[in-house]
Amino acid sequence: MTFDKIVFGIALVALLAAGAANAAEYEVVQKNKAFSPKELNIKVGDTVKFTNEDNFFHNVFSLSDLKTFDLGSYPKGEFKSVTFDKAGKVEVECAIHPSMLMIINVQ
Ligand SMILES: [Cu+2]
Repeated sequence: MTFDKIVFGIALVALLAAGAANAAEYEVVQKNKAFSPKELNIKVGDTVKFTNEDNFFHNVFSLSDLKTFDLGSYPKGEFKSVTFDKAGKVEVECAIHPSMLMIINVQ
């Protein structure tokens, strides 16, 4: 391996590490049959963790063009995460409680 290749390799690893370090994790809770916060601004690559804090099951899903997912239904204390890899607006809902809605703005 030449010196140039080694330097390139180190630079690439540093760049990847920096990218991973910049990705943030946010938490959205489901409490009193509502998402909190109701609106969240994040960056591309960030992860959102959805935690159920109610004494009954909640579901988490989105039919948004940007990111379609269904995390299923789960009880109090459990959470599931989604990583958002494209910029845009995502509406998040609960299939059990139709009044529950929140917006995630991915920038
Ligand atoms: Cu619910």
